[in-house]
Amino acid sequence: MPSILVLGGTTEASALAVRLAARGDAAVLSYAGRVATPKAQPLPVRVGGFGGVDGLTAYLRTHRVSHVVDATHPFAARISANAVAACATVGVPLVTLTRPAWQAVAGDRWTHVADIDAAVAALAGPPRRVMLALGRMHVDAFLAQPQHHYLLRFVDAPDAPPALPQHDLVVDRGPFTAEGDRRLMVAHGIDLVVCKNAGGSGAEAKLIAARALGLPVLLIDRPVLPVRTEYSRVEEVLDWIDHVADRGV
Ligand code: 3Y8
Ligand code: NAP
Repeated sequence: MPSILVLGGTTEASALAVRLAARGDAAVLSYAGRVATPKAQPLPVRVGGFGGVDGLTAYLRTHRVSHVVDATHPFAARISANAVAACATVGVPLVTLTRPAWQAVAGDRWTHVADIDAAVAALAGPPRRVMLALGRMHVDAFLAQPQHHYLLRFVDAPDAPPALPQHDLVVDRGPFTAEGDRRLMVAHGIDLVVCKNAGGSGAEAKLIAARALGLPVLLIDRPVLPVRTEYSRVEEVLDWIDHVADRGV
């Protein structure tokens, strides 16, 4: 009986989990444990790190995992690199389920920056009202540009208030709506949006809202990840699961 490990935390992972549960596949969805209450899933869930590459390698062996689907967020670079290494060591087939990067369309005023540090550097200059739609983990990097008023959005209420001297904090989890994000930007007088090129639909609302309002966006490029077999549709992953053994890969 194949035992499928889905590395989750994204809209795509949840969509795959629904299909695997409906088919009765033996699968587990894994969360890092980054938020207090991860979304309920129709599959058994494990929460927490594996303990680096060695921990993940041991997990694959102990749980006799037959397939790994890396459906983590494009910016979750470490777990993705660990999955490539652990699957190669144990000889477990691995594919990713991820979404294409967003592409600018008419009306978009995007400036691409390579990473978080480049986004911080790009904010040098006179005070602005910035929607920092990056979540919680990278907020302190923007202390280097304290002159702006920041609108922050976290999944969970923080234990301590963010250190940014001028900020408003919204506690909310996506998927978000374009109308909701447009209202939020107008209410806070936002004149610049900073976000990751996450792709997908769950985080796209702010780009649609910024386009509608004619606001500039500082878009952070994805980290470079190891070469893997990449799928963007759940159907492709299900077909791979059903046939990968035949291909002996
Ligand atoms: C713990 C598990 C699903 C998955 C839903 C997607 C969409 C909504 C939009 C904004 C951007 C941001 C953030 C975001 C979105 C989806 C998806 C996505 C962005 C949950 C979840 C976990 C996390 C972790 C969390 C990070 C944070 C990033 C907030 C669940 C809700 C900003 C990414 O407090 C923290 O430590 C939060 C950390 C990693 C990035 C950061 O630096 O703060 N996601 N988000 C996962 C785990 O433990 O393994 O669903 O409860 C999942 C989702 N968040 O099934 O419907 O598919 O991307 N998540 C970004 O894109 O920039 C919000 O505010 O506009
Ligand atoms: P990361 O930086 O790539 O990983 C850091 C460590 O967290 C990993 O080494 C691993 O710990 C643990 N980890 C990460 N994802 C895991 C998973 N799905 N299951 C078990 N352990 C996991 O990851 P991240 O960027 O912090 O993302 C964490 C989670 O949030 C992922 O599920 C990701 O899909 C989700 N997410 C992230 C973002 C984002 O912007 N980064 C956005 C939306 C959702 P060990 O080394 O101990 O195994």
